[in-house]
Amino acid sequence: MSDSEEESQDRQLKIVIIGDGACGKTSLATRFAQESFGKQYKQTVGLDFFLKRITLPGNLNVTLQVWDIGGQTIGGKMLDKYIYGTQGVLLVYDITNYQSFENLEDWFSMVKKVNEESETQPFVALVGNKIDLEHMRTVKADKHQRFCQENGLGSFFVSAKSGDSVFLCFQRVAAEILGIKLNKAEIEQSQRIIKAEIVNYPEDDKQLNSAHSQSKVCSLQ
Ligand SMILES: Nc1nc2c(ncn2[C@@H]2O[C@H](COP(=O)(O)OP(=O)(O)O)[C@@H](O)[C@H]2O)c(=O)[nH]1
Ligand SMILES: [Mg+2]
Repeated sequence: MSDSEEESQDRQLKIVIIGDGACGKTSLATRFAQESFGKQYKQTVGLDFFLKRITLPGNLNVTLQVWDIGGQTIGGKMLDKYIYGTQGVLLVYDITNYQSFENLEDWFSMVKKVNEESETQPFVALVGNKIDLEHMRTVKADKHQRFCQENGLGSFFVSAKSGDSVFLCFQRVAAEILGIKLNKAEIEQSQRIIKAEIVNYPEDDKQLNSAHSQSKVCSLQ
């Protein structure tokens, strides 16, 4: 088997999650990563990341390294190392917190600056989190869409709390990075899986035990 064949069977992609404190970055990462693998939490000095393997159309296994920024802020010293060379960036804000949306300009500039000299630019997606709190929304959807259009970003609305569209978001970002088009059926399938999981899990059940994880693996098949 040639190198390129090997590579095409199991790619690793790095995706970093950035945005203001309390917009839900850690919740998103844990919601996504723990749903089928159980706890895969790795803690390193100043950097936390999760590993999760997903399968894209064509039986392509992709391992996503999802980096959670922890407590770092825009001026943080480690931030450029954290962002450098990443293939995907989720720019996350809280739809009920206007400031968290406004600050994305700065986060986005930071991403562009860090990757200025690199040959390839990461795929960046704008992620409006907490859509379970739609009634408290302060960032209008058209503002979100405009930001995406102006900057050529992917666009998602998710809820880390209910799980709504979380898997779909990561799956589509991975597919974009690899240049794979998902068809309608594949998109609907991942949405359906998420919905089934909302029904199965109480909202306040944040600590998933291994039994939960196993049943979630089953629900993905
Ligand atoms: N209602 C709601 N609350 C959320 C959601 N995501 C995160 N939170 C809450 O927002 C707070 C901050 O979340 P956290 O993941 O720690 O944010 P981080 O600082 O960006 O990592 C916590 O109280 C979470 O429970 C969501 O989708 N909906
Ligand atoms: Mg956090």
